[in-house]
Amino acid sequence: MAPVEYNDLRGFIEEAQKISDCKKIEGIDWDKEIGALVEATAELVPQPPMLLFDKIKDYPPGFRVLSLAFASYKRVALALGLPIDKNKLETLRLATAKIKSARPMPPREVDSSPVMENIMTGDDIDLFKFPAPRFHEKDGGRYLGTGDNLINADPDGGFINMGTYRMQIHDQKTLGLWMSPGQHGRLICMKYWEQGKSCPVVAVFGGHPIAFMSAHSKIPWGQSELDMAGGLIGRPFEVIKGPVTGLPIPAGAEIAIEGEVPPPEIESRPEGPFGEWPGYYSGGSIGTKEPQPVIKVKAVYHRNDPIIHDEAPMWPGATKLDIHLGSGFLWDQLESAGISDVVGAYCHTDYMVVIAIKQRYAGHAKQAGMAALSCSSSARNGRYVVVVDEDIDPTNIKEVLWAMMTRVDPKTNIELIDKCWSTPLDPRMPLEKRNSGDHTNSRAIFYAVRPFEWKDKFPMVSRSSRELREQTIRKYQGQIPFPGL
Ligand SMILES: Cc1cc2nc3c(=O)[nH]c(=O)nc-3n(C[C@H](O)[C@H](O)[C@H](O)COP(=O)(O)O)c2cc1C
Ligand SMILES: [Mn+2]
Repeated sequence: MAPVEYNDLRGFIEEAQKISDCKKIEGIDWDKEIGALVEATAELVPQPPMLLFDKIKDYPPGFRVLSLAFASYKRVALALGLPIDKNKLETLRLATAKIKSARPMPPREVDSSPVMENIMTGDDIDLFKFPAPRFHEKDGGRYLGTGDNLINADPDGGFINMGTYRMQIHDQKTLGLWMSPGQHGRLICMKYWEQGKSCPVVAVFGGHPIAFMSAHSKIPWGQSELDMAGGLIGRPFEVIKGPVTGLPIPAGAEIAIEGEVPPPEIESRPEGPFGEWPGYYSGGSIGTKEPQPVIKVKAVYHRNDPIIHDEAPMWPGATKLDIHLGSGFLWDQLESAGISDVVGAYCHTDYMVVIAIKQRYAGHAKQAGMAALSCSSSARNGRYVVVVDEDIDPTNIKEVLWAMMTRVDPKTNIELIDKCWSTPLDPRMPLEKRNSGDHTNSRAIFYAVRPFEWKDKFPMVSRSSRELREQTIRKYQGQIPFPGL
């Protein structure tokens, strides 16, 4: 099937409806009910449908929330302009090839955008106009920003960063901002704060899928995710010039704001608590014991019938991003670092990164494992790096666990490394360590590969071969409800 083209989040939703389920759900409550339904769907339904909520309690029709947009890898393929009839690992390989060949290109400024259909400034600004969910039961507030993009410009180098950082609605005109230490958006803010200045920002809620994917991938400091988005789309990303900040506002945005982040000593507020991606309340002001930065909103823009893109994190058993673009960046970075014969790289959340290699020489697995610890895509937050042989599909958790159970000698094949880049939201970080500012953790590398010296004498695998399995599934899929190959 030929890849499709689309211009913005709405265009993507239309195309996605043609290839996979999109359930429209009316009458739901923004308070905890959206969160519980999204979590249960992502947890219990394989390759779950996308959910588009309308007529949300207390809100006029048309003010919508989109959830689980990328919880099925077929929709990730669609979003990236890839064929949608491949299996998950092949889709990831094609995504990696796309990242490798993408040539970053600066955005193109256009004169007008539908995001300017509705404008709120001054006393008219009311962030509660949007049906932002309170997602998890014990969340301390409502989050407008989860599947968002925050844009700010480095005052020294002029490069424009775009990152996904969550935003809580504190009041009509103020958003809370949680940026973990070391995040580029935070480093840029700090440069302004050091001069006693507020940092101008633009934030988008409901943007182009590829812009969202670029924004939450850790590409190196100094490289603009806006340029990366253009490179991946294959044409410059269209923006309009923000009337208040002069920063670029993505033209296809559903909702955008302009504002500024004052130095924390001038204004900061307790943030959260908010259920985090490890599945606990551990970040924000709970994690750091400190109030967090805020955005003073100066202008709000939105399309008619705007769509909030929800990507609130959930415990790792409920998958929201079936293929995270970070896995593709990692695969590319490993190859660029000179690791040969990488046949797959997949992040099962940030905590477990799996690298599949075709072992060519003694030490190859160690070289791959050590590299995965340091590549920008996987250096932060991690817990386990697992190196597997080429017969293991790194996207398939059952196969990965099988390799860990049968090819690892715990005494000799698990390596521990200390003092790595982590984050205060790590639930296992002892409180004293967290409060001392030492936000590092230890990692384990599992060499779940056949020992190189005797790999050819390793017992033969008894599971049926992929070819035989696929052939048999094809033959009997009318009689047995196989979910697909
Ligand atoms: C759905 C989602 C939500 C995220 N929320 C946050 C967040 O609240 N704070 C944070 O520091 N990083 C968050 N991240 C991770 C960052 O987006 C990611 O590290 C990204 O690389 C940051 O951009 P930067 O590299 O330009 O700093 C989130 C990622 C995703 C996928
Ligand atoms: Mn960045």
